[in-house]
Amino acid sequence: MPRALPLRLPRSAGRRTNLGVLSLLVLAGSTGLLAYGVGVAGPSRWVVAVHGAAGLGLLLLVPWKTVVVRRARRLPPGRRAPTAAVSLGVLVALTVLTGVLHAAGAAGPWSFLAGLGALHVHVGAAVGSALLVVAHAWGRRQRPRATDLSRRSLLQTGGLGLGAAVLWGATEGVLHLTGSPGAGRRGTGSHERGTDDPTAMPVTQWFTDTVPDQSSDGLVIVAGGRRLRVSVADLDRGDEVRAVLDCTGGWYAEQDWAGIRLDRLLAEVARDGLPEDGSVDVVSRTGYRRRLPLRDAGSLLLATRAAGEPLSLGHGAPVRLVAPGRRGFWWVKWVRRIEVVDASWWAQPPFPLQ
Ligand code: HEM
Ligand SMILES: Nc1nc2c(c(=O)[nH]1)N[C@H]1C(S)=C(S)[C@@H](COP(=O)(O)O)O[C@H]1N2
Ligand SMILES: [Mo]
Repeated sequence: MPRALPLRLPRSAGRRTNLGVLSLLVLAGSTGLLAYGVGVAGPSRWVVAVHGAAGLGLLLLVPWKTVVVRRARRLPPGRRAPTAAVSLGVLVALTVLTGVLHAAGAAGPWSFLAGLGALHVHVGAAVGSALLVVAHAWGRRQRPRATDLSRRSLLQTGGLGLGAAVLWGATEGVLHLTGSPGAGRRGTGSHERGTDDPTAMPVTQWFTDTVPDQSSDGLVIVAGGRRLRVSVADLDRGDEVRAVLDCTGGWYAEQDWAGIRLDRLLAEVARDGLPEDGSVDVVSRTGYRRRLPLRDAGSLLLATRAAGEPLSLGHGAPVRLVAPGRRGFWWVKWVRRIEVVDASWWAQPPFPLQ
């Protein structure tokens, strides 16, 4: 029988390689989603670092996986990897490439898909990969084996983890040494755009929402058994907060936001007091909405201004929510209605649907 495999490729590739790839994919996918849920730069730095290491760690397994793939290609046509397996490989490669491009804030020849666009491709390709991974792994299910906990496999797992961490550290090192824009990104992986200059800040919709054609003049508050219409002028109370708007699209901006604190506004409206454990629904004119815990109201601001100027329509005029420490998708723009409810804040889709 002819030897099709070049000798320099590892020969021990197989089940453990596949399990390694799968584990890294699951770890990368879950930390990626988790990173979108954490807005505070400190904790998210860890989540994002593990994410990067897991994603980059896949590259370490490429030589072994190559053997597995070559072996499968020598099977008779009927038993060969279907198109889905090939698409999966391509999508994972695209996910890793766009992840790195985003992290580097790549410019120049890459600018057509660099920066912000790269991250959208990244998440799209990752979601596509996740679906294909389930299909791919389902038909190849593995029972745990006693040797999975052997000294040898624990050492291999540890080696992979260490290698992934070193690769991530080396990537960070290169970004810093080359003075790449990636060196200055936030713990969440976002790049700075338009701090103290709201006009330079991107106008971003989550998914399918669109900027309304014109501004409105007020909003409705429902709290403590009362329903009150409030005009925009009444919201300009001079409460201020400096906070970072950090979009999951991969950019952030820090601004001085001004308006009225939500707890103050609600206290003025609610006659029968507010529920201890309630939530508050913040609803846009466009139907976009988020529900937040009422106990956070003291740190939330209804902003009519950024950097001293009235909000532009794109950035949520006449009034938007400012939610320090939360990712951008919580910062509801064009607020039309605020309602205190008994329901739990987590009783909603984790991400907006609009
Ligand atoms: C198959 C799943 C995934 C893989 C293999 C993967 C892989 C990667 C890689 C290799 C990087 C570059 C890390 C670096 O250079 O430091 C990265 C960055 C990133 N990924 Fe993923 N990813 C996956 C899924 C996701 C998902 C589902 C999300 C979000 C919903 C996500 C969000 C991000 C973000 C925000 C960054 C930038 C982090 C930074 O700048 O360090 N990823 N990813
Ligand atoms: N009504 C509404 N509010 C919204 C969104 C949206 O699509 N619709 N997008 C959110 C997202 S994802 C972000 S990052 C910020 C962006 O704010 P900006 O457009 O002022 O930069 O608004 C948030 N508020
Ligand atoms: Mo966003």
